[in-house]
Amino acid sequence: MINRNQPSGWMTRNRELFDWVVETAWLTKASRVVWCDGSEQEERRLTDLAVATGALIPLNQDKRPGCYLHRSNPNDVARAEDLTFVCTASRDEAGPTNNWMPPSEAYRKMRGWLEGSMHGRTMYVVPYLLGPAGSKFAKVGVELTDSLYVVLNMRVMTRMGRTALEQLGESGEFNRGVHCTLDLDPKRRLICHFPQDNTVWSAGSGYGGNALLSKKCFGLRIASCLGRKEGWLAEHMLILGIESPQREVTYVAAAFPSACGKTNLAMIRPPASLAGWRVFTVGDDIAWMRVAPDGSLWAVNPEAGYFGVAPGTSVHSNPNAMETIARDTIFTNVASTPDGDVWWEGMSREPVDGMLDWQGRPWHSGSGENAAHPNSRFTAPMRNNPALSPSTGDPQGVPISAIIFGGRRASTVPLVFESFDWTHGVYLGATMGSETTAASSGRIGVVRRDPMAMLPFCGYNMGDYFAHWLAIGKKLRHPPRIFMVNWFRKGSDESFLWPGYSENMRVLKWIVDRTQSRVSADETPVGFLPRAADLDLTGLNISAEQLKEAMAVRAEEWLPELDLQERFFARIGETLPPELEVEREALIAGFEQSRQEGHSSLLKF
Ligand code: OXD
Ligand code: MN
Repeated sequence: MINRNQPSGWMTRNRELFDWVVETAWLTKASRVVWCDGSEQEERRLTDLAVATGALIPLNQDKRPGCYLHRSNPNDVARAEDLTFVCTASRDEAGPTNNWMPPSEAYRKMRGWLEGSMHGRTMYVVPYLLGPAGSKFAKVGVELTDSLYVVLNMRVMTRMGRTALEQLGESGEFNRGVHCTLDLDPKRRLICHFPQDNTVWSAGSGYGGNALLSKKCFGLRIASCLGRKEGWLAEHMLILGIESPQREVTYVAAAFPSACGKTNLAMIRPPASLAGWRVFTVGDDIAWMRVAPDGSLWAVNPEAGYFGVAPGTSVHSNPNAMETIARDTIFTNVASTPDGDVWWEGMSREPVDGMLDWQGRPWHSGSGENAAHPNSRFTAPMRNNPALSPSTGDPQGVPISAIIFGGRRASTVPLVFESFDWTHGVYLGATMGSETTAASSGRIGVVRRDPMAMLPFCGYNMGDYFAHWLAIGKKLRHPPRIFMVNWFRKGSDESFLWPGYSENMRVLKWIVDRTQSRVSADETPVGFLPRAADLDLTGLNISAEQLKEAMAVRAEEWLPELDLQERFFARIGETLPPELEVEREALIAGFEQSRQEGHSSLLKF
């Protein structure tokens, strides 16, 4: 039964919200309903409760004040793409790249699971705001969840509590998220999206993007549908502010598939040799972008925290992240040290003696097993980031001068190049991909297409999504320039040609210089390439030959690539905008022409 005498009371006069909460409480037979107000007292109360119930383990509060460890069920450690569905009236609306289920079937199946599922448990009502308060970008969501871990993560990841209800007022326009942990049996695990109802139902997982419904579910899948309807873009992109020595700030947004160093780039510290350049993080994962009345593109980061991958994060790879997670952080599935601190592979060269692994078992360095789960995470508030951009909370967002697409490509794709125009840039984003590594697939060099890094996150038909990008381009009188980067090209000896990490700043600097029209570029069939003299390599130990290899554009690499793109376009089918096939054919023609002119390969730079 619902006990209405809750600590924080029923916090709303919003009829639609009230009715929906009651309806869900009746369905789930929640024994208690607790409305979250986002206050510090509430945080203390819920954290104490999470510790008492074992959902959180306090870490050493002298070393890591406000930090806790959570160990998830070992069968529940990542986003469940196979169990993630877009439930639109027709299969075509979801498109060939999404799992699809008719809404009636999804609701029926999940209603059966949810019935009585919170009996004896508390249902938390978590109102949250995506985007800065008072911003026209901002959207309200409400997540109903029986997981205290989810509530405490949502507090970090979003503007949670009263501020969201204030923004909502009496409106019925909010994302309705229902999350129920159930018994974590993968057979009763589903994450279903109902774009036509602005609704997400998630059951059977307590982990990350499956359960924090603000992130991939609302922030990307549902938001991409809203963006299509309302004329804006919801993208899987980081946002950076890059300040030159003259104190001008250029904002760029960048999309990368997973395992391409997105959080590291979002928090990059320029190398000492690039004196006077500074970089500020606006966001590390999601960008919502709108065309302003003057025809330029503006963006906000809808989130308020980072849900970052821990392994590989160190004072060398990402010092800003290490400072960010020094306090107020929830760690999930990392290893713990005997003095109550955390550890993961790549944090330091030598592991700490006497650790417990991510499942709480004694761990020995010779065991051959990872101490931290490879997808272990930190949930940290962005206010802790020493490089947080002062414009992050600006309701009008930041003006985007450049969009960067990137992937992990051992060959073919140069370190950096610029598209000819918006349509060509959309084609570059639509065809981007990342190569699988030997470790992950056993086959090296297999390209998985991940258009705009949105393959798992676009809530509607990918072909319509490309068309939406082209339509946005028509409204942009001052479109951002679009670039493609590849930090991962390898030489004949299989070693990386470009040092990466903070040295990527040199590429960002060239991109900024292009947006400010300070440098020209060489035209190739694939796009505009930097001239050697315009890449600032001060203090970098890289040979001219190595750089030339990193920049090479070769017909014999691109022509098979263009065949693979054709196969991907065929998979998208008839919703593919013809403009993109025209771009692909133009590229083939460009290579043919250079072949006829006598180049068997085209080496620019
Ligand atoms: C993420 C992801 O967690 O892209 O951000 O999987
Ligand atoms: Mn992401």
